[in-house]
Amino acid sequence: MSPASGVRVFIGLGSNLDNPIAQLTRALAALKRLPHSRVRAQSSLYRSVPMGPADQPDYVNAVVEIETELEALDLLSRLQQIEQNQGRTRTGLRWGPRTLDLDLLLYGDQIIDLPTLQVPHPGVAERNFVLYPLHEIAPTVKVPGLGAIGTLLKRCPDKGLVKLAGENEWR
Ligand code: A4P
Ligand code: MG
Repeated sequence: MSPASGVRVFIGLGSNLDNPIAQLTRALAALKRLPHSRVRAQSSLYRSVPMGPADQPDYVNAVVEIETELEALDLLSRLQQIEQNQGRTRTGLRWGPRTLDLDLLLYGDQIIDLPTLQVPHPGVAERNFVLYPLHEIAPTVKVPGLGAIGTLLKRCPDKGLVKLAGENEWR
């Protein structure tokens, strides 16, 4: 892929089962193998308290930036394939525990509203485990329809969020 020819995309990673840090490390390796794409940046790892049912383990979250020539729906299905490869089972419980969740947070400056894909990912503005790692790697990015990341961050308390390790520790 030639430099700067693709769309700037941010992917949210989350896990709270079966060694979350290993899950995110393995997912990063899979993202690096996506065709027509290149990983541009990765945030630190963050530990976060569960949003949703409280009787589940804490999560580890991170955000990865890729540049890609893949269409958004193609990318989504590839992300879901990576989730499947890492033992993701869908229990039907909303916001229940999972080995790996990959959310398509931003796809360039596009707003997408399809039955199977909403971008920006719903809830981005209220989720500290998305906003803080996103801001770490993209401090000036704009969230389409919502505004500058810095402004969103200021409105979102970092309660329950702990930065775990430097980015080098999950390469
Ligand atoms: N979908 C629509 N838009 C998107 C998008 N932008 N990216 C659809 C990814 N998927 C998108 O997702 C359900 C459907 O969403 C998919 O089939 C896709 O077509 P899913 O991964 O099967 O189910 P889910 O993740 O359980 O549902 P949901 O509502 O997307 O949950 P979230 O929003 O992903 O939240 N607490 C902490 N601390 N950290 C977390 O990471 N994550 C969740 C899950 C709950 N609590 C958490 C965390
Ligand atoms: Mg999800």
